[in-house]
Amino acid sequence: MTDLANPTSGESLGVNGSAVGPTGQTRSGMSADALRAAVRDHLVYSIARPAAVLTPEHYYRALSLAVRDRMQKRWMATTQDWLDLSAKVTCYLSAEFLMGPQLGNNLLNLGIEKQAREALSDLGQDLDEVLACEGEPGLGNGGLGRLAACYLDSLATLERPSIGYGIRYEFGIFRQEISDGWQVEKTDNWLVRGNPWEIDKPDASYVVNWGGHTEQYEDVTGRLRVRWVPQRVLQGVSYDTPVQGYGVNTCNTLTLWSARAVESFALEAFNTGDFYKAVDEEVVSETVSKVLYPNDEPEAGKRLRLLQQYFFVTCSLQDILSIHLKRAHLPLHRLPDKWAIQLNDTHPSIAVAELMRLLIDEHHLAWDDAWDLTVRTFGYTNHTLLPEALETWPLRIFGEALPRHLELIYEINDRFLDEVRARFPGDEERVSRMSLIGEDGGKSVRMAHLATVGSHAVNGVAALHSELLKQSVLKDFYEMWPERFGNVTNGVTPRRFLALSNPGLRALIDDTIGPGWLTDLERLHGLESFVDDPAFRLRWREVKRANKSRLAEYVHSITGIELDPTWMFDVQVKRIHEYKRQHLMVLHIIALYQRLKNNPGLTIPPRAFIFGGKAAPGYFMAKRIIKLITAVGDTINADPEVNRCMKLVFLPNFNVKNAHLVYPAANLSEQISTAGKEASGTGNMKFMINGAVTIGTLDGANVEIRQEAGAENFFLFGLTESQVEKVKADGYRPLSHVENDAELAGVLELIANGEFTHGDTEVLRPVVDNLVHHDPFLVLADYRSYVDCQDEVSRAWLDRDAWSRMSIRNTARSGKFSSDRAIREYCDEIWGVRPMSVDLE
Ligand code: 26Q
Repeated sequence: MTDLANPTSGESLGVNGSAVGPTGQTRSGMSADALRAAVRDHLVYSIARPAAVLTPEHYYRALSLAVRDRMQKRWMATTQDWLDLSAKVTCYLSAEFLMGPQLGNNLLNLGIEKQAREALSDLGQDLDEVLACEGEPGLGNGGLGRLAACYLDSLATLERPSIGYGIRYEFGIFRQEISDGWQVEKTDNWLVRGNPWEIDKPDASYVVNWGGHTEQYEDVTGRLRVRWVPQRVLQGVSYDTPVQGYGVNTCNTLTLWSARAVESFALEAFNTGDFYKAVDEEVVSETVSKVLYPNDEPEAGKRLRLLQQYFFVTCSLQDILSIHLKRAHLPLHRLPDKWAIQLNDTHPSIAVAELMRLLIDEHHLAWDDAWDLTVRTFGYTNHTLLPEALETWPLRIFGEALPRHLELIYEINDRFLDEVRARFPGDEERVSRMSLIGEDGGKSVRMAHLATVGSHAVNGVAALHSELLKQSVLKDFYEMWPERFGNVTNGVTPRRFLALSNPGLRALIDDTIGPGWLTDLERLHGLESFVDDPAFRLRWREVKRANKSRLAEYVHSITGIELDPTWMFDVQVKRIHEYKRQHLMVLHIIALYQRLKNNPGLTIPPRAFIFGGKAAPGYFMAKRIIKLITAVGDTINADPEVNRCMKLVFLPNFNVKNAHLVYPAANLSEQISTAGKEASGTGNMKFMINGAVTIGTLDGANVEIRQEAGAENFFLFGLTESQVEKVKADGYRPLSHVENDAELAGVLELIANGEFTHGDTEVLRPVVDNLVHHDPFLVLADYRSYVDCQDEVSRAWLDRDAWSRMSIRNTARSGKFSSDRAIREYCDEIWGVRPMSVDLE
């Protein structure tokens, strides 16, 4: 037993004689001894629980605080340095940051995993068990939020000064449970157990106005100005989280804003005796940062969502301006030399109008100067081409909420449309297409247009997507300002998605090509010289096998389903959406089921089909697709005629934490969206880095993944984007595919007849009807090509060595998809932000 009863009795000298006493290295020492002393210290002074009641969760909190202490001086030094040196800083404005569990990642980036393991083991604890205690802040929906988190990791690792700005939602994305095969949403109260990573800064708070009206007034110099008289006032307070770079001292900041009632406001009601009104105000104000909105909600035009966006944008911009003015008293016209502000999709695009308001109304700049600074400061990243996902706000809602911003947007629009008319005389249709105000179906503010007009750089997130952007939704803007448009293909951090989540592969790569690759992922090419080495291939397979056993254990503990780690693991994890076509994968599974049922002697290479992902709570069809998956799974898993060579799992509540188990265990990565619909995808990259082979369409970053991997290491199927457009233009008739393909007809028949729903022919009817009569995402058009391609996959799987070669080559050629490459491109092409190394002395 360890000396828990007396946690501070720990030696003040470590084995190697280093001082680890409470005033010395307890907060900064990186040795196992220092960490052990620090954990003991926190158990007493922060956790305050007697030894007898300590659980791994207490150790999780104590170790987290000890690790945060170790980041603290790097954090202060980083911020101090860029203030002193007046370096240019990137501000990444995003309504979502899907950070994932922090402890393991911070240990990795600080280089103290081994020390922490040893320290805990001395205290009778297992690091893995302690790590498993951490929940995750689910402050994002999916790809876009996780991308923001990967980019923060790379910015810190590449030593670029940066701040992430977002919202500290009290409730993150809902927790998904599966009940009777249906998705059930449970609230995610992630803060109840405390958050050891954040530091609240109640002194750093800003006022946020809302509603009301504007009025003109004459200032002391006799100049006409506008004043916004709000209907409501609230306050944003900041919570800062350190973002430690890997192997460097740089420790950047993620600032998340939380809404509070303005004290004086509430006090007024309080003083007039209306205590309950004061409390009411407080409750209303604090709802602003209460909950993250799911995407794909049909009724997304919620007033509160607009307030959320404005809330975090104004706090962030006020913070930036206040730092700017304090920093060596820089004049405002230097703003674009010192700050690059990136808009992560249109969610923060109100920033364009808000910066204009701050510069003109509060800092009294002239219009032209303010506009010049604004455009030079902002960049805009687009993440979708789907017309239904492009953000617009009904004019009435917008004007009632942000009356001053609407005036400014009208003025921006007038000046902008004058420019359009000058460039394209007589083309009034173009003028109305490009207007910031949409006229179709009631007037609205078009946020993508506002973001584009207000930014000097606009980019898509994969080569294909950036091209399509220029040809479709932003075509007119491209014709006007071709120089503004570029591409930055997404990337993912290899620290979290390889080193942290796949320690077996990390060790094998270290052993094979030596260190250095984790910050220079192109070096993975070095693995290619080992593809012909049978011993290496064997080790490669052993790592994958162990990862599959680890996932199988988890799957069993959650679902009760047993998976055989020798089978092929065929995985699709992502948000559930019709365009991502989870149902296409199900059609293939049913085709195999049908073949096995029709030919009892048939054997097929055994496969485990694994799905995971959340559906937006109000997305009817997506929820039916989950029911389809689980219903087919229940039938298959229970039928000995088929479960000898196939099983199906729906893994509930796919999130960053369990993703760590999923990507390393996959053999086959399903990236099967309708060509032209998935802007990039990033899961596709996480699979590739971990040695999965992709089956996919020419969509999003799949195109580049195939280019890098080589066509022979990628299973391609389906219509191309231009073929998709042509099929639609020619009047697509999904039924013709059913008529011409007996197997497909049989598959649909099985669903419709209630084969998977105990004879119930109603539950899944909407899915079948929609496919047969509308099929907006061409599932049936791609069916034959997909199923034939899957047969090819099955044949390839039988040749173990050939498959291993494909797997190794995928990892070896995945270097391009490191977020380090993407962030370098942003820094060089768009932000002009240079590395700044941080000295601790
Ligand atoms: C908008 C208005 C109201 C409520 C919610 C939303 C909302 C929230 C989140 C709309 C969209 C999102 C998220 C979008 C997203 O994750 N897009 C994905 O971004 C990835 C990173 O670039 C790409 O890889 C994916 O292709 C893209 O779908």
